Amino acid sequence: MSGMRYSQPTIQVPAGNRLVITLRNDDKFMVHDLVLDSGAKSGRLSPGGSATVDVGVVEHDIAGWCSVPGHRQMGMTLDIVATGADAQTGGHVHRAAAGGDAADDMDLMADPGPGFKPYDAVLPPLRHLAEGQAHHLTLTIEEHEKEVAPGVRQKVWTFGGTDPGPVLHGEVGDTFEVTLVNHGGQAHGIDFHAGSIAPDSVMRPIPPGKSLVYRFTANRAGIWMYHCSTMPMSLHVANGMFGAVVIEPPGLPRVDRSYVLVQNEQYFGPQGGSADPDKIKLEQPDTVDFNGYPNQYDHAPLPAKVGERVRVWVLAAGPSRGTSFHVVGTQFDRVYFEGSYLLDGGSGGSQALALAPAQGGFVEMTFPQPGHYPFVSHAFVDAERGAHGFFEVSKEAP
Ligand SMILES: [Cu+2]
Repeated sequence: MSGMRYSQPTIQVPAGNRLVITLRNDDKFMVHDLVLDSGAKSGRLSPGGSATVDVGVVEHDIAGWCSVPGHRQMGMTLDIVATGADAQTGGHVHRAAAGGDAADDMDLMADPGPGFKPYDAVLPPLRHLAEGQAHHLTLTIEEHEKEVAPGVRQKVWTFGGTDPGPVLHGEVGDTFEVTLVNHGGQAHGIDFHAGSIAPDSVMRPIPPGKSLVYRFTANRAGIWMYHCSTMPMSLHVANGMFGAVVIEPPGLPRVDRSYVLVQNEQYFGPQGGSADPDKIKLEQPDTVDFNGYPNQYDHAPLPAKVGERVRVWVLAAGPSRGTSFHVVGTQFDRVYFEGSYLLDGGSGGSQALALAPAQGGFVEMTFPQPGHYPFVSHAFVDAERGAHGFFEVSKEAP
């Protein structure tokens, strides 16, 4: 096994013969296995590991695949074909049923369950570094089940226990030293767009139980994505492995409030399962979220006061969709997009910040009156899928 393939993807066996498969994982970093629809399985094999699978007497065709999430969808399948007079004819290789679709249980109009805790959208405070210092951080990769939409529980894969992972905040020139510890059941990795570095070593897949130190210096300002770097990345990001690094441009004006909204999509598998790679491939998300849960700031609105200057950093994490970020009832008078100001003073205004996947920026606004101002992706089908929240604006402080 290597490169998401079995070296012998089709095995012909005369019907009635017993088959024993010897497996060896020749990949350098990835974990693999073999599962057959007859029920036989190898168990997970670390790089370099080997095992034998006793298939038993083969009477008909048997389908096999790697059960590490996403590998089967990337083509890591194996077919055992029974040949000869006794073999079934005309049948096709049976694929295991998907096990249901948790989206059938979702009600976007319902309240979140009792365990709901909104992701804190407030930009964490900036810590100024002294000469020679770095931001030190341990990011633990965890896989755990949680409610990801009203009525839906999924096993998410997270950096630091939340999806998105924690927001990192620094200034141009800051160095970050991140220790990544993989407590998951499969290989994961990380890619920080905020730094420039040869991907070969630091972005390699980290096997379960292993760790990695990733050091980068943020030489340019912006809101930068980080995400899992292990294939298939669409699945790892859809399962929660994404986050933002905010690097302030020099001379960034002070504002009254700063929020961070990361837009992402979810593609549900069965209840308690992980994202469905087939939906990801078809680009058919069940929800589009700000900060990992559909409509979460409808249930926990973001506060502001009349006259306050509010800055919202926005990142489109995808995996595959961008955003058109708009706030109903107000206009943006300062817009920063991918490292430069699109709008900064003057009589012009802006109504939406357009971001392709992995792009980011910020918008600034004030609110003219008390009220509830929705923020949305103005790609309305996505707003209706959950890319929607509220600013709850109260009277200015006396
Ligand atoms: Cu991953």
